[in-house]
Amino acid sequence: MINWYPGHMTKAMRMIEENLRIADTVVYVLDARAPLSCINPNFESMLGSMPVIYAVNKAELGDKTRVSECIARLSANGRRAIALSATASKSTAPVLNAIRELCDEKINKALLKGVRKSIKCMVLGVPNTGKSTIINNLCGSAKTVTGNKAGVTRGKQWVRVNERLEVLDTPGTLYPKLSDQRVARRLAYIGSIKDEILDTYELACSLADELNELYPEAITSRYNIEKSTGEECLQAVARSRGYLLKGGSADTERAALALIDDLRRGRLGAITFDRVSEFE
Ligand SMILES: Nc1nc2c(ncn2[C@@H]2O[C@H](COP(=O)(O)OP(=O)(O)OP(=O)(O)O)[C@@H](O)[C@H]2O)c(=O)[nH]1
Ligand SMILES: [Mg+2]
Repeated sequence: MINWYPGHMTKAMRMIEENLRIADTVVYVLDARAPLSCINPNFESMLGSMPVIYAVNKAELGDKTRVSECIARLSANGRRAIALSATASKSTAPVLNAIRELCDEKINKALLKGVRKSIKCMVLGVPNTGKSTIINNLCGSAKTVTGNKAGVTRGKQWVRVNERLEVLDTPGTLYPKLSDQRVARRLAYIGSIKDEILDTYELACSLADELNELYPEAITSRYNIEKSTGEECLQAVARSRGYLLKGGSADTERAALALIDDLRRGRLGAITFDRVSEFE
C-alpha cells in the first residue's frame, strides 16, 4: 500500500482552507502525465464556486492527445484548463490572462466603488507538480524555492507578481488515504510521493506493466529489449544496460531506479497514464 500523509500536510490543508476564504481565484496545478490522478477529492468541497484554473504543467513530458482529452474534461462547469511548461520562460502568460478574465467582474465592481483591487490567487496541487515554478515564472524571478522532489515547499508564502496580483504558494498536499492504488502508483511514478517511503522495485514492476500496456514501444525501443512483464522486464533492462551484480546476475534494483528516472526525465517519450474513461 502506498500512502503518504505527513503532519505538514494536515497543517497545510488547514492553512489552505483558511486562506481560501480570502482568495479570489485558484490555480490548481496538475502534472500532464497524470492530470486526473492529481485531482485531490478533498479540495472539491472546499473550492465551492471559486473560479478555478487548472494548470496542466510539464506538458512537454505528456502525450498531447491524452492531455487534450483531459483538458476538455477539466474545462467543464466554468473552470479553465491550460497546458503549459513552467520551466520555459514566459510560458505562464495564458495563466495570467485566465486569472484576469475570471476576476474581471470583481475588479470592475471594486473600481465602481473607487477601489483598485489586488487579486489574491492561491496556487495548490499535489507535491512536485511545479506550483512554485509557476509562481517564479509569473514573477520572472526566483521568488520561491523549487526542487525536483516531493515536499519542497513546507509553509505558506504570499508573493506579489505585480500591483494587481498576489499569489499564495502552498505546500503540495495529498489526501489522508490513497484508496485508489492505481492513482497512488501514478503519483509515485511522477515524483509526487516521497521516494524514501516507496518500494522502488515493486513500483518499477508496475510501471513496466503499465507502460507496456499503454505505450508498448516506450521500453522496448529505449533499452532495445523484447516486450516482457514486470520482473522479467527489469531483468532485461539490467542486462541491456550492463547492470550486473558480482557473479553476473542482473542488478534489478538498479534497473528499477533507472526506469523510474528515465520516465521522470522524459526519456521514454511523451507519456500520459490517465485516460478520461477511467475517471468517469
Ligand atoms: N520538465 C519540466 N519540469 C518542470 C516543469 N515545471 C516544474 N518542473 C520541475 O519540477 C520540479 C518540481 O517543481 P516545484 O515548482 O518545486 O514543484 P512544487 O509543486 O512547488 O513542489 P512542492 O513544493 O514539493 O509541492 C522542479 O525540479 C522543477 O524544475 C515543467 O514544465 N517541465
Ligand atoms: Mg513548491
